[in-house]
Amino acid sequence: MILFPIMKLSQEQQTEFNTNGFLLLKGFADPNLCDAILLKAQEHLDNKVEPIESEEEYLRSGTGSSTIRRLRQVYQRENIFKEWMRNKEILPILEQLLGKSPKLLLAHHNSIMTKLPQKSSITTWHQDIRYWHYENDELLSVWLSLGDEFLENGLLEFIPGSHKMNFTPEQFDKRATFRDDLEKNKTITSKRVHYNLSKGDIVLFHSKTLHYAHQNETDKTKISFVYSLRSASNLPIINTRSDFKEISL
Ligand SMILES: O=C(O)CCC(=O)C(=O)O
Repeated sequence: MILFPIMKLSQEQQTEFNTNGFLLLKGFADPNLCDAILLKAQEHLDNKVEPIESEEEYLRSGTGSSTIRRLRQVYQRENIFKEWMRNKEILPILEQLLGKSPKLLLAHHNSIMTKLPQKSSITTWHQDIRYWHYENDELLSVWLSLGDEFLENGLLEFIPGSHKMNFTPEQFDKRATFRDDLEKNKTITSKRVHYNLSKGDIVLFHSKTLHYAHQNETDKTKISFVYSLRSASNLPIINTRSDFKEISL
């Protein structure tokens, strides 16, 4: 079912990932696979299949309404989701970036992200590692675009090199969001970059890369798939949220 070329990163691409903390691979996944994933994702959305993270939960707004922001724990939900997360074609690339035998995390991301028209929120600048608990930061995520993604429908934006920057605790708020009221943070976020995405494109990004996403201002739902991995030697800290089921690839 999954048809796309087995490939490795060039030296330039590896350097780009290491320097910027993210890397775009255009047309990595077969569009038919993306459509099949999208069909199943839409079914789960229509039926509000739990576990779900809602916009209200994310914003801590407590309005009582519920707008789906993320289908969580998707690995177990459908074979097609599992197949994508276990695909062997990406393994040589992951091994170039994380070393031999990376582990697929079921604790973090493992999600289908949705941005519903008019109802979605901004995802403020953050590093994914903020709520993760591992011995070090050898962790990355794979973002699969299932359709067109651009600024107006909530495309991700990144700060190049932020995975290697040293920040002080004051640069983050209580929710570990990168504060946007500090001049020195504004200087950093002014370096934001983005790439418009099309169906089948993937973006690999480091767990410390600062990223952000705008709300969806179009009238069409945006749906994307994201999962995360760690290097084999980077163990989760026992008795934390990260100490959860993992898959050997
Ligand atoms: O799509 C979004 O709003 C942001 C998603 C994100 O930042 C994440 O999954 O880490």
